[in-house]
Amino acid sequence: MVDLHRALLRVRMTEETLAGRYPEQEMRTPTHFGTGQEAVSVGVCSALGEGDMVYTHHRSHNAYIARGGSVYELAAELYGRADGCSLGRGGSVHLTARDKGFMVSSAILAETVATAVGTALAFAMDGKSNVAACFFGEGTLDEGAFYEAINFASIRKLPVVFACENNLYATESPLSVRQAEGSDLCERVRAFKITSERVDGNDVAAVYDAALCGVEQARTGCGPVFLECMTYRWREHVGPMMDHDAGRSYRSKAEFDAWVARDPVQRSAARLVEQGLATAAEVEGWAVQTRAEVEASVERARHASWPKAETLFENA
Ligand SMILES: Cc1ncc(C[n+]2csc(CCOP(=O)(O)OP(=O)(O)O)c2C)c(N)n1
Ligand SMILES: [Mg+2]
Repeated sequence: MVDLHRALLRVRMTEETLAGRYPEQEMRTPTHFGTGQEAVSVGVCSALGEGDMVYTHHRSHNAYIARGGSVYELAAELYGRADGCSLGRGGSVHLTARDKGFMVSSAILAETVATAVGTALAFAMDGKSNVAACFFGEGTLDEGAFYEAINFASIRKLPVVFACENNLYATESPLSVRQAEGSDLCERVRAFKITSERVDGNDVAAVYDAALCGVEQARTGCGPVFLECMTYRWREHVGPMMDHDAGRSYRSKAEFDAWVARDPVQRSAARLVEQGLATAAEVEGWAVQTRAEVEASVERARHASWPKAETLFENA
């Protein structure tokens, strides 16, 4: 529980530090912040082992950090520096940390679901007991490619965990304008004979437990698993602002407030103290320490070297 909490803090502080500095206009990359959704990435990534491979979508930072990606290399990527995880030329939506078991993020909805299934197929063909895990928003279930990919994974019983971050909106469209009334995402995926479970995505322990079972099932050849993790994005779809500060009203303030009251980091902190696993002072100390570490990494990244012009056509 302490490890899960400290991982949550690392993700939260990274996002909040980057969001705080984004208005300085030095990060020249569109950025989809994942504040509020940290428990999904941390819960699932903490259930994975070495050799497993993670993919994610445009809201990419949480999974990258939760899988062990470097805060410095992420920040350097956003600042366009040579030390960035994608050498400063990918930006926020094209992260990679292959040595850490994080293959890539992509902004093309459902693309990384298909490539995660391909990785799972490769693991199976090579006789390896590794698992592929893929994060995506519920908007990915509006894409045809998603169904082709999960169908193939189901037929071949491939070792893949599909982690859906259902934050109720795709850009500014609520589920109600995208899906027939009464739709149930788990039910839809069960039509492909895939084990599907809805989880409280703001409860890191609940996500971790569900992911442990899912990873075990996938790893032992019993087929893919779909986790629908219910969560909420705090910041605007793309960019660092809060929707209500920006004058947008597609989400009600009451709905927003209700989800913020279920803050995954606060809930985890409160549980640690309640269960006697840590004191309030310890929890506060970890937060302060993590924030300082993250801020120092981001500041260092801001002063890193630019890529050299003569390398522009390398890695094409
Ligand atoms: C194939 C494809 N179609 C459309 C888009 C444009 N687009 C970018 S983000 C987004 C919404 C995604 O919503 P969701 O999958 O729920 O993720 P969230 O942003 O809520 O985390 C859309 C439609 C895209 N990136 N790829
Ligand atoms: Mg969404």
